[in-house]
Amino acid sequence: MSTRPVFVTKPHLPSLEDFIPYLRQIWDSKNLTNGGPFHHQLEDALCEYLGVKHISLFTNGTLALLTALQALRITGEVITTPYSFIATSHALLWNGIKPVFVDVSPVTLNIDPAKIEAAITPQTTAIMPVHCYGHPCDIADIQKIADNYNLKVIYDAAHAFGVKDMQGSILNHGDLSALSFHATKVFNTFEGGAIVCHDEKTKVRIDQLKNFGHVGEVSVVAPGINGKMSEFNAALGLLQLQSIDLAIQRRREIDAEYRLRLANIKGITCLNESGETQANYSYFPILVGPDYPITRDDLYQSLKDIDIHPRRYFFPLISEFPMYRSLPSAHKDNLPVAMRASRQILCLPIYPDMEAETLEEITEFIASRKATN
Ligand code: T4K
Repeated sequence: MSTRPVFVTKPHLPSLEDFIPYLRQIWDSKNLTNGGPFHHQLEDALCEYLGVKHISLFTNGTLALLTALQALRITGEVITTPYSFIATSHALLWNGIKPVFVDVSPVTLNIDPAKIEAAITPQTTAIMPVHCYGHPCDIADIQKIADNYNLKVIYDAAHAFGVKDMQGSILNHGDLSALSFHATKVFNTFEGGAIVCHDEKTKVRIDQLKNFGHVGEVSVVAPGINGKMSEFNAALGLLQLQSIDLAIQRRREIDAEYRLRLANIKGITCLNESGETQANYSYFPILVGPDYPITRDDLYQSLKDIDIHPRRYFFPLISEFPMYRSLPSAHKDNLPVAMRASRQILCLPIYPDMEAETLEEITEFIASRKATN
């Protein structure tokens, strides 16, 4: 039996010994935060690694999203997906913006561009799609709609670290992209996040907004927030970056092995990649359909009973939570695909040092379930 408990993910950590010199440098310099040397080094290193022009580091992905909306002065209504982590829509509410939910595509579980136009009103100012599980949205179609209606596009790219399509990093699409470097993500700085933007002027504005709106000592130009990443987190990021390719390679192998072993189980569908030329294998989502002998929730519970902890990302839908469910767009009849997916989804454990034995055990367990009556 493999090591217990088995969680949906286990953070990828560099060795503690390798981190000591970074800590020593922080202790010696007493430079702890507010744009210190590691902060600058990590921004440069990430621009190069990700293939983007500008990046601004944040305390976490949620503050990056909140600030991205501020940076573009988004107001009114924003079209978004209900099939995401709650932070996506909370970032809108915290900015006094009304989320308008649009259903997702049954293939990618990302926002369905064919349904966006019908949701546009005179109050719509932007679209905020999510590259769910790191699978790219239908970028070309979304941009076409945004251009036609003069809307901004802010991608919630919390899951999309390192993902590329034919044109390079998917973070280069839209007006801004917000990343998360939370402990559970492919690339982590314990807590952390970032905004990717395409021009110097926007980068300057974002940097001001994450530092209270300060410009110099005595001038404040905007009602900013404290979203700065500390030197500790930035140093961790620099060290993580050294082994990120290996970590993603290991995830790729686990993903391939899962697909092979789950391929012929009736009622189980593995979500396919959707147009990326370089994926990050951040999650391993399966759909537990009506042909499977037991329900998704029974499978979820029976795995938990043997101390294996998959997650139902994303159940319930954002639109089902109390602060959203009275919105007209939150009605279940408006979101049939997302509703069905949220009742069938199960994200299986995936992390770089997952034992082969664990994967075997999970897939054999799934293959061996029988109907209970
Ligand atoms: N947009 C999207 C689309 C997102 O998915 C997220 C975050 C955001 C925006 C916001 O970004 P951040 O502000 O978080 O940077 C987790 C994460 O807290 C959250 O970052 C993530 N999405 C979301 C999908 O998942 P929980 O409540 O499911 O995590 P938790 O604590 O239950 O962790 C899952 C498993 O991971 C645990 O069972 C064990 C393992 N784990 C977790 C942590 C935190 C560890 O082994 N070590 C750890 O330190 O929300």
